[in-house]
Amino acid sequence: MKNRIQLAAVVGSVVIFVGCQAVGAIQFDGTTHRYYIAADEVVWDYAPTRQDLTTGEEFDPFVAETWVNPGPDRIGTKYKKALYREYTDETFTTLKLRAPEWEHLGFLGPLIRAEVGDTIEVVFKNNVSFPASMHPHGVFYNKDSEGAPTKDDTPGSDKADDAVPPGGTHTYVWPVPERAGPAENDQNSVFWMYHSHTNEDKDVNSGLMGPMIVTADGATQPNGRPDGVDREFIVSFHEVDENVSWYQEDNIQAYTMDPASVDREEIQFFTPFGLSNFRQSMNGLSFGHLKGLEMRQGERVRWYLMASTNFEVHAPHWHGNTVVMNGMRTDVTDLQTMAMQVATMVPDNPGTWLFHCHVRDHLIGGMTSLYTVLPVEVSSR
Ligand SMILES: [Cu+2]
Repeated sequence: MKNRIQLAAVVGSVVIFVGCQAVGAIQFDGTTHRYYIAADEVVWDYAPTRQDLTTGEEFDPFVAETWVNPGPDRIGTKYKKALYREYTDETFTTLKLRAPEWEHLGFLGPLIRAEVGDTIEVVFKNNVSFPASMHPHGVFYNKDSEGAPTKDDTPGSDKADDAVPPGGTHTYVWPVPERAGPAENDQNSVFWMYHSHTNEDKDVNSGLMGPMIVTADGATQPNGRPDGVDREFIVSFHEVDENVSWYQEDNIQAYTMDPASVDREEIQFFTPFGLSNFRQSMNGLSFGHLKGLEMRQGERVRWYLMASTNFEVHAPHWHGNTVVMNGMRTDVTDLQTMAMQVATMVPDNPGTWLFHCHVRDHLIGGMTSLYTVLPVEVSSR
């Protein structure tokens, strides 16, 4: 086991640790995973083809008018957003290319991985126009790495993480103790998330959210996957309320045909314009634009599911195959606000299948995708 409390010599009020990094009274002597992640302004498209790729049919006129086509007081499918993006080093000049297996992450931030006993370090640079942070779930953090402003009576040195100003940088340190890893009834990996928590509502709806996977100590393959897992997919059932985005006025000005005609009412959900800015997506992609959910019959596939910050309830449904979650078999699960769940599938049914949210309004608004199971390879003699 890498995660253990190390010998410490106490000299007066000074605690001296030997040979590894000190975090409170707990020691972590595993690998340190360093990530360089910036919040960047990006123009995002929820449905670049403006077609329904899950059905292949024409859009219903109401759907087309509400969520697809730009108009005098409709933004369409393109929005300016703030997204977490990974860079190669501390100069933040070169974006780190996403591996093909993770292109399906869409608008989510880069995948952060660690094993129990490791430490995650994130050098965060804020390239956007509002203060932002990185707040993790599950892993350990001291007050200088929580990424959320609260009245907690901590000194100024513990506040720099709360709201990194535009142009600023902060390094978050997140050790990964046993309690961030699998418990008795978990698989050998656990799913967490990170997101900006400076102005939680506006930051997350602007796009600042990403995934994190922690595997059990010693249970990681050289390719980063948990032992015994052939493929992993991460899907965020993600209702985005663009009405509260930091960029909503920018988006109105840039993408509607007549910005003056836009009804900017306070309770926006109840206006046609407000409804059009509730984007029902999977990883920021609607109407079948989430690509890359491809696997082979008989493989052991791990699905990680999450939801976002609004008043959300989702019902992810896999057609064609079943999963095991929490020791039980199903093909529909439920996700509430900010939920994180893990499911295992061993697909036995080749084909292209629907994977979608069963909540009616989400289904109509485009929270739909396809996944493909390729037939088992038959060796030729
Ligand atoms: Cu839903």
